[in-house]
Amino acid sequence: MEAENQAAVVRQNQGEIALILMQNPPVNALSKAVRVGLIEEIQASLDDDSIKAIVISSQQKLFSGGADISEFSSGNLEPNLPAVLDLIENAQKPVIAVLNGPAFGGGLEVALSCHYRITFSDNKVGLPEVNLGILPGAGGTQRLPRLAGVATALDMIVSGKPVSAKALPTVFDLLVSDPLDLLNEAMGFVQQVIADGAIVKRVKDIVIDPASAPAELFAQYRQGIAKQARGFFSPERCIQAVEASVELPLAEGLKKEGELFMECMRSPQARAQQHFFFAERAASHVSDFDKTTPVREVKKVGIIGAGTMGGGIAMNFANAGIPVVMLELKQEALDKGLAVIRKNYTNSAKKGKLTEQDVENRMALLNGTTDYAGLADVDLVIEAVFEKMEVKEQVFSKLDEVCKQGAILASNTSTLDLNQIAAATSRPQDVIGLHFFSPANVMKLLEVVKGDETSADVIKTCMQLAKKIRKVAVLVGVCFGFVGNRMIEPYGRESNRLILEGATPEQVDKIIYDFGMPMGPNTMGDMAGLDIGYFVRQSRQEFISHDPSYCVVGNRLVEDGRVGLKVGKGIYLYESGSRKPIPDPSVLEIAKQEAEKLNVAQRDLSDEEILERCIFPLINEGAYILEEGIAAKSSDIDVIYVYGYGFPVYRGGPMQYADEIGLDKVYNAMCQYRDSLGEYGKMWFEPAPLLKQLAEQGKKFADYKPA
Ligand code: T1G
Repeated sequence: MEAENQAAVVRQNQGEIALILMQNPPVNALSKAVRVGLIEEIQASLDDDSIKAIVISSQQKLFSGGADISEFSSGNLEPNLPAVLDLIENAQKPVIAVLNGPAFGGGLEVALSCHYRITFSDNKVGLPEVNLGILPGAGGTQRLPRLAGVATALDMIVSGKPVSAKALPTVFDLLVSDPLDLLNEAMGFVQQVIADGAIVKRVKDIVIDPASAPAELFAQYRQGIAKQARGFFSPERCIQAVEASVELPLAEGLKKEGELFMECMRSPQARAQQHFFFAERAASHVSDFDKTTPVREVKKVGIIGAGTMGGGIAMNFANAGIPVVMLELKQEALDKGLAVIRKNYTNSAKKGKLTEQDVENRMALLNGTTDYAGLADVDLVIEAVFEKMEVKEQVFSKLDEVCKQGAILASNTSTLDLNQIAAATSRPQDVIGLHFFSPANVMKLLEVVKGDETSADVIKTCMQLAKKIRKVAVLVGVCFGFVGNRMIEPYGRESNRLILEGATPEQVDKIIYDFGMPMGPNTMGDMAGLDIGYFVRQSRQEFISHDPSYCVVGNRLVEDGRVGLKVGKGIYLYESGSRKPIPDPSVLEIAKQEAEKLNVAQRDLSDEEILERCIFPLINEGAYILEEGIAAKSSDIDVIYVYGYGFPVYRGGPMQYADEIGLDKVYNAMCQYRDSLGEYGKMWFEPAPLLKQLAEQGKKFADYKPA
């Protein structure tokens, strides 16, 4: 039967047991059809005198992935999930949840409202609503503490992390070791329940002993999550909901949960995080290939360069069990690179993230060579050599000679023209960009850069390979800096210019940090090294020569040897061994001198102007990128900025943020700075045509579909 025609819920009576099965692919989301179906089938089972017990389970690999997130914006939530769970909890016949697969969010809440719960030990359950900017809104914050204990429930709800069923022995009445035995053992359990008198055990009758959840438990928890919950709205409300489970009877606790749920659901953060949930998945939906496009097999990977980037990239493949051969022309460089990788793995083992055996297994997958011939049999080669076009062209010309036909030739370039690199080979259709972000074995983002001639099967192979190495891949086109680094340019330019105009580095950094970025642009510059930006600027004179003030303070610092944290001074000063930025008045003096030379009047700048001048040009660049087709959709840009640059996920990414505050606000501010900052404003604050067009139409970036 076609999925779209099949009922979302079916019932099969087995003697005195009604077996109710959800079947709403792909994840058994608790859409309206499922909620209606559950009510109908449960009520029918309650009305059927031949039925003594009711089992709820699933025909899918998951028990349920929770409420249907795509329904939230429709507001069409009746009958709502709590109504379904009330019916279950107050049923006069025992209702047993048999979790045949993972249960998340509302899916777990269905199980918590049942009278008994059965699953297999290694199954995963969780309440990840906090990742959507909300909280479990169907009793999870009230029932889970009653079953699992307050501390365990608090952590599951606020972290949103999945937990193995075996870690929740008080939540489940039967834990089966082998999933294949689940249904049989469950049915035996149900028959025993019937034989024992079909007793109904309601979670709501469990009263939590307040002594098990003293006030300091919550205070300590709040303190413990303060850093990672910074700026988020829903974690605090999750905690308040769990506090209510201790203080109130279930009915009142559910009411409190509902109020807190709606407070979260109405927040811009919930819109942002739900946008991002779909954005992250939509990034893999690209029009450059389809189901019929073949995929090339990648059984062995070559990496050129065993330095920081090459080593990090190699680790991703070893972690996924894919053999790697690393090329360095000098043996000592190769040995050093492999030693660094071993040290990284050993450090992970010390933290318990890997076993010693894992370390050896992964190191066994990493081999080295000092001869290009060592790459003759690889299916994919990724170069991570010095960011200079001449060097890249030489490498690709050599790869063209030695690599087998059909091998994919990838560059890890972060800014250079992939088409020019491809032109150094006789097989531009096999050339692609795989831009990893540093540290490559940690950062989730991978920009997959398609050249003008990159073939569809190469693109599809790389997009699928990204999932295997646990990266979030976003397909982008060729331009300087692709998407991420192209957009970071105006952000860096403005943060530098603001210091020239009289702002202090710490003022700029605080405003941007409070906005939600992991650190301010000046702290970030010092950490990465001011010389990196300096060298990039040297190769972009044609782009910036018309602005004599372009990053002039940053240039002065680099020319004075102040390249950042690594030398103990950059925009800030650093005590040895410390990463704490210390403001340095001499930097303000340099800014003052340069401002005088350039006839730039220094002044006090408002927090609002500082924030807008750092963030809006970044958004404006995103608009140019969209209209040039470098990114296929605005949500791809959001994924790049959240995963690659730490843009706060509770703002959804730069383009979602613009959509939330209104494109007219961004457009009008750009026009205002263009017109009020003299020659400088005219140079850099011209609104992108697409921003103007969408703002005038009252539309969002999310509405934009390329012609
Ligand atoms: N609603 C709608 N669509 C969903 C969905 C959901 N809950 N979960 C997944 N999808 C879509 C997803 O967009 C993708 O679509 C496809 O299904 C496969 O997803 C009252 C209010 C369950 C672990 O937060 O974590 O319950 O891209 O690629 O890797 O308290 O999906 O193919 O078009 O991720 O196998 C709480 C969210 C909801 C869980 C499966 N639940 N989902 O991972 O597949 S709020 C969640 C996941 C709630 C109640 C509250 C994962 C998964 P497309 P996928 P996967």
